Amino acid sequence: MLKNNNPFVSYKIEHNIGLITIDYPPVNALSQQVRQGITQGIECFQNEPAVQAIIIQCAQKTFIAGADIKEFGQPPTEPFLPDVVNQIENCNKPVVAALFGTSLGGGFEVALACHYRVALANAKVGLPEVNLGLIPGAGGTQRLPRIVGGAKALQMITEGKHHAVTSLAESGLIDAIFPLESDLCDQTIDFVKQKLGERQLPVKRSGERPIINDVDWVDALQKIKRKARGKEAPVVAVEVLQQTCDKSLTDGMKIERDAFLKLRDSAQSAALRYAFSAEKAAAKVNFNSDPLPVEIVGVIGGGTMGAGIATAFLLSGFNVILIERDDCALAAGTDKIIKNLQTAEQRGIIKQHQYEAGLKRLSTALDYQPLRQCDLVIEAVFEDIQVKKEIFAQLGQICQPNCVLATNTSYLNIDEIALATGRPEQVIGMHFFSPANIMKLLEVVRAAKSSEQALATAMMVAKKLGKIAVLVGVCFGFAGNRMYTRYGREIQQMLLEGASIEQIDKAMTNWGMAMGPLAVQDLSGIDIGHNARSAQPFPEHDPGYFRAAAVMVENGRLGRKTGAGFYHYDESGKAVSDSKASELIAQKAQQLAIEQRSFTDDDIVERAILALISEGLSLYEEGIVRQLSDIDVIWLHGYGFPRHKGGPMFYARQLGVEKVTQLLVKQQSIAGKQIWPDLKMGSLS
Ligand code: 3H9
Repeated sequence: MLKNNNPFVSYKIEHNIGLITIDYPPVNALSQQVRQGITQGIECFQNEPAVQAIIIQCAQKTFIAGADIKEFGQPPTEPFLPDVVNQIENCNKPVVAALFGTSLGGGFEVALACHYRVALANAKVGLPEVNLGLIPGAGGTQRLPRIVGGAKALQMITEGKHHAVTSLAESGLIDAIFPLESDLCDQTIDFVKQKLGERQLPVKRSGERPIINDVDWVDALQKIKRKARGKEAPVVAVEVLQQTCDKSLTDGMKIERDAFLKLRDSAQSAALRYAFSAEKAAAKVNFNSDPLPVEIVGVIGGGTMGAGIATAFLLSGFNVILIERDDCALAAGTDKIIKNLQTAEQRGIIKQHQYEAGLKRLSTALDYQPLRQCDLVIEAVFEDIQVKKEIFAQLGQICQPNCVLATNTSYLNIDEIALATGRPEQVIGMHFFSPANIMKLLEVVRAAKSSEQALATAMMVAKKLGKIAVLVGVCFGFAGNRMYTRYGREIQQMLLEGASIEQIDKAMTNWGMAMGPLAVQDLSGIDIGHNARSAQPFPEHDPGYFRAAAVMVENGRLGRKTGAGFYHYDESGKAVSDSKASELIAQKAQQLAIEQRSFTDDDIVERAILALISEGLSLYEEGIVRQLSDIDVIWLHGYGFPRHKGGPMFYARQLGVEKVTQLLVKQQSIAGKQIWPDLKMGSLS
């Protein structure tokens, strides 16, 4: 080991090869000290006559996963990453990157600047900067298209996905792929020794080649603009690549750096970086008890939700027992699960042997006795509190003492359900979002008596399922659906006050929501919310506001499933405007003597988003969520809130207390009535 006081980067020489080893937990991010360590390592080995080649490798579970996101909000410190990567490329001895885990962003840019890249077979690489509102800022936009071609580079940079090195083997990006079970360090040293012995390891600088320009830039820009839906970074990526495709590496990197710095200081990047850290914060809950191991999971109910939940568990390696009340329902539930697994296989999410293994882990039953074996049981039957209480009473008698009992209810009072078991400490909510095998969000609901162990178990299970879990408390609709109800309530009011269905949906999607709120209602079924509201478990949250939805349901217009709701659906399933729906709403407004007026798109957006903000503040005040950022995670993953706006609470914080107050007052004065309760805004500052 060579003398060096860098805590995260060490150097040693083996077989005339200089090894630079980065060991900066958890993901070897390129902090100032790591950058410094690489620079000094290159300098040291470049001047060491005994060293013939250099390897950059990492400890921990991955090669470098990118620039250190924590440093982004601070003034940049030397050495800057572009200088570090240029120093690597300009080194007069061959430099080899040894890749494993996920080499991302700046980490992949370090690898691209190396003269050779070798990797373990399951390694992945990628330039995910667009997901943080950025473009690669250390030569990624310049070196990648020189190696894999402009079209492939453009795709990798604008999509920001991770790519298996095996899928890039043909592109010339990876010089050797080693079997999974082999020792990467030994293999890399052998690779270098052999190549040196054969005199086959010349310094091969990608930056000296021209960019392979195989892109129709006008077409590419048009496509990305359409796809980006307001996101700046993917568009900037195309512009930078287009501008630099005939430039030298030095000139190209200057253009790239300027664009990177501009994006780094943008509101969108701040929001996207916030979203990344909000997700990490949601997962960090300190329970005073360890989770219980979970292997066998019971799912009661084989409807769309139950089958989706069962599929999610099967895809993640759990054994599942599906319970239904009769043969017909059981067969239908099993069919849905099989179809879900087949789709996952067709989409390449699982291989055929995983599909077969998944099916083998599924068993079914018509009575609850097999649930004795389960570590976790999730009830996913229809929303009827009486039925749920009966189920939980049986579970209390049948399940083993440690079994965690979860309900997937979206609105009902879990405290009441828990009491039916005789062991309420075991009962929690696990509110999946449909389709449960695809949607990442999971609300883990802490009921009044839920034990820390049951909650810790649910959070651990969520991680194994690959879900983003947020811990919330009991109230009508928990955090997500309660806010969604408040949002929907304002949308319904605006419909009755004269805003059109089309204008509302367009205003909201133009602002960035994934779907218009009325198109969403049609998709999920207008009757679902209507029935839940009619049951009125928490009437204070719906004092009769949903008259437009009610009139649709009364007229058999339940949404897509009946061919009409707020829209009409043609034979191809396309939504078209329907004057009948508008007439029904206008009649209702007339009956209720609601004065009609015109709305601007801004009015619609302000009122809808303020509804979210005001309900979010109330949820936080009441302690239903642990932190405001949890609300944002829920809205980003469950309700199509635009990620580049960070979530409703981040958005509110960006506006600031004064502006939010001003908008609340403005919308209230336009509506001519009190819309919001008196809000405590302190948590926004
Ligand atoms: C960039 O590189 C810009 C350059 O082009 C130009 C610069 C000039 N920095 O997700 P996990 C932490 S932009 C700091 O739970 P996993 C994370 O916060 C960057 N910390 O693990 C968490 O900490 P904690 C481009 C980071 O195994 C811990 O690591 N790179 C960073 O499920 C574990 O994270 C990216 O966008 C980071 N870059 O997934 C990569 N990354 O335990 C973003 C992670 O305290 N990262 N941490 O909460 C990821 O995609 C995933 O974290 C990764 C691991 C796949 C690496």
